[in-house]
Order: sequence, then structure tokens, then C-alpha cells
Amino acid sequence: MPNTTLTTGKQRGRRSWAEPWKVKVVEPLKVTTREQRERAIAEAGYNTFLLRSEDVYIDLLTDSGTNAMSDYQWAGMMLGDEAYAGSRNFYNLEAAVQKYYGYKYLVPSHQGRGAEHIISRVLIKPGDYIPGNMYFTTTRMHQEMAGGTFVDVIIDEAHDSQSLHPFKGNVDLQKLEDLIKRVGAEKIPYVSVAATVNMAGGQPISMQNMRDVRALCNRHGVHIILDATRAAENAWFIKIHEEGYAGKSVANILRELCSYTDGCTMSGKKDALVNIGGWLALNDYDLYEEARNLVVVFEGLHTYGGMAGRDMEAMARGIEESVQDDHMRARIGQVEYLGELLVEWGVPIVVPIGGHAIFLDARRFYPDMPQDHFPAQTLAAELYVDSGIRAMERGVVSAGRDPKTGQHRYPKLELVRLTIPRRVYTQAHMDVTAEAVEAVYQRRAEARGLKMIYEPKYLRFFQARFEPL
Ligand code: PLI
Repeated sequence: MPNTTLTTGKQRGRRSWAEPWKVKVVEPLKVTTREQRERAIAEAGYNTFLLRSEDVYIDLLTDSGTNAMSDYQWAGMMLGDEAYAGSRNFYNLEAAVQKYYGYKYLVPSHQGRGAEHIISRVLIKPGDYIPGNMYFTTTRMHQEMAGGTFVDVIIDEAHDSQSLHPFKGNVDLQKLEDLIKRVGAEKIPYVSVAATVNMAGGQPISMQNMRDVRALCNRHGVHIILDATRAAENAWFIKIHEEGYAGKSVANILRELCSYTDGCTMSGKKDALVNIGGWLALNDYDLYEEARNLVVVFEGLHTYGGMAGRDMEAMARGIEESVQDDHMRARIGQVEYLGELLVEWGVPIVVPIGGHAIFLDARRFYPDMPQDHFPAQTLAAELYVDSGIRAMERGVVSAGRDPKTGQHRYPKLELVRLTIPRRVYTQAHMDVTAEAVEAVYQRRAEARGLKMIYEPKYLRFFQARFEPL
């Protein structure tokens, strides 16, 4: 049995945190039996993306679009100006992005990948290289579809689930410089910098590293495009771990971080506390003009980009709430709470604990299972059957195939992500989750692995189907 004595902050030698909000509306959850769950996961082809949400008890598939909005945001929804052009909510959103992220020009998009599509088309030519601090699935897909090749230039520690480096999201400057020397700066339209780095375990980049990347890029005339999806969360880690930032607010740190970049893509569905929405922001007028022109082809007019007026208002207000220190302390504190329980109980997870999720190390759950038997996919299915908790594979299935060789890409990290939606679940849900994970860990010797029986061409992890071996 797990040792459940160490749950309060006081017992851990510090004061407890609590959420800076109280609950106003609740959504009932369905509790299912093990037999029902066995049937549901088989019908879903052992892919948690294909489960019906009503068959899920605690949904930790993603923190994307799963946020609970505040009464202030819901009140803003009623102020939606649904004009086709020039909605007042667009101008409110533009003002919020300018104020908190500091970029000059805003191009709204329906979500993050809409913005990634536009920037990839604007900046990438066939044959180009796009270095980045680890890939993200949709980001790399758009870079490749525009004819580019993604090159991983993150520090080696990021690929090691046990390295305790506090900024595992850092760019390896030597790797970046080597690439520039090898292919030439003219073949590198921009460096794609994510803050935090999702696939590395929600790991942050330091301000110093961002400054260094800026200096290197200035020397070679290369742009930097930030993936700002969880940059406010990154700002919190800088505040906690980087010298000189303890006394600064998340809002100030976020603005400084963005100031070293030329623009950003954003999935508002994460940091910005909404259920849908995103944007591309830029400082260069000519690039902005081209992006604004393209957005009308793919997303919608440049003053809504695929969002309703009410969505833009909710996001403008969500941005303001997302940079409050109290909010961030509770948000990351909850992730840390779950992670600390698992560490205490000896369950292998990625450390340090990241911003938006706990990542289970499936290689260490199943050390004898070959990666071709999809250990992380297996673990996510086992966890669902045990408890009704839905997690997500972040291993060989997510990595996909190399477009040149057609072979599986075998990432070093074979992970299952327990992603915590913002302001949705309580500490009791975290306790239930930790106990379920621990139970699956105890039964790890029984797991058999899976065989892929259907594989879609693009972003296969969303729709692939499997069978037990
Ligand atoms: O899901 P979108 O299209 O709004 O955003 C794409 C996207 C871009 N960058 C990063 C770092 C992401 O995490 C991201 C989406 N992430 C999802 C859906 C997730 O479950 O993590």
C-alpha cells in the first residue's frame, strides 16, 4: 500500500497552497465498472483519444481547451460582438496580447495549429531547416508540410527523464551554431523556441538561455518564433528557479521572455484559460501583412480568425487572469502535488516535475517491453481500465514516421502524460489519480504490449488503432 501520510504541505515542511477561487458550478462525472471500461477501451482500439468522454472518470488526456472559465470570462461571453468585421472583442484581445506578451501585431486563429500553419507558409521555403527545442507534433507537421526539416537543438538533458537540470527546455547553443555553420543561415528562416517544452515533460527554458539564443540569432540574422502556448507557466519557473527573478511578477517575466523573440504562435486553449482560440503575433509589419492576408484564406477574416466574438472576449480576459501569480502558484502547485505523491511512492516519472502535467516513464514501468510494442500506449490503456482515468501516449506513436525513410521515429522518451486541466479538478482527484497509477505500477509485470492495426498518415496518435498482443 502507498504511504499516504505525507499529503499536507506542513508535513512536507512548508505551508500548503490552496486555489485562489471557489466552485460555482459543478459537472457530474460518471463512474463505470471495470467490465464497462474493458469494453470501452477495446472499442476505442486501445487509443484513449478514441474513447467517449462520458466513459471517462478523471480526464487527464490534455490541458488543451479543458480549462474551467471564471465568472469574469463567462460574463465576457455575453458581451460577444458577433459582427463579421471589426468586432470590439478583437480589439480587446489585441490590447491584451500587446499588454501582456508585448508584440505589435495580432493575427487571430481558431487555435494554435492555425497560427503554426500561417507562420510556416509565410517563412519556410522548401529545403529550409527549422531548429527547435524539441519537436511538438502539430508544429513540426506544419514545418514539414511547408517543405522544411525540423532539427532538434535542445540540450541533451531534456532527453533524459532523470536529469534534474532545472531548465531542461534550454536550447543547446553549440548544436544551434553547428547547424547554422553546416547549412547556412539563409536556410534557417527561424528558430522555433517553445516555452515550456511539452514533449520534454513541460520543462522550462531559462531567461538567460533565451537571451543567449537571441544574441546568436542576431549574429546570423535569424528570426526567433516563440511557441507561447505555455509561456506564462514558463515564467513561473523562471521566477522560482532563476537568479534575480524571485521578486518579479509572472506578468513582467512573461513580457521580458517574449521581448527576445520576433513573434509567437499561441494555443489559447492552454495558458489563456479558454476552450478554443489562438493567435499569431508579430513585430515585423511586412511579415504581419502577409500573415494577415493568408489568414483570410485559411481561418477567417483578420479580425476573428475562426473565433466567435465571445471566444475572443473570453480569451482576452483569460490572458489577464493567466498571468496572476496566485493563479500560477495554485496551477503549478497542483501538478507538483500529484508528482510528489508519485515520487514518494516510487513510481517512475519525469523529473523535475513540469508545468502542465506529470509524465510517467513507460520505459521504466515496462523495461523489457520493446518500443515496437508501444509501452506508453499500453500503459495509458492499462490506467484507463484500472480507474477510468484518461491519459495520453507521448512516445513512439506520437513521434510518427520519418517522412524521408518512412521508418518509425524512436524517441528516447517513451512517456504517458497525465495532463492537469486548469481550475477543473480538486486535490482529492489528484489523490485518486496517484493511487490508480500506483496500482498499475504494482501490476506492471502483467502488461503484454500492443500491435498497431490501423495507422493514419498524419498525426497518427490521434486516430491509430491497436490490438493486445
Ligand atoms: O491544439 P492547438 O492547435 O490549439 O495547439 C497546438 C499546440 C502547439 N504547441 C504546443 C506546445 C502544444 O502543446 C499544442 C497543442 N497541444 C495539445 C493539443 C496537447 O494536448 O498538448
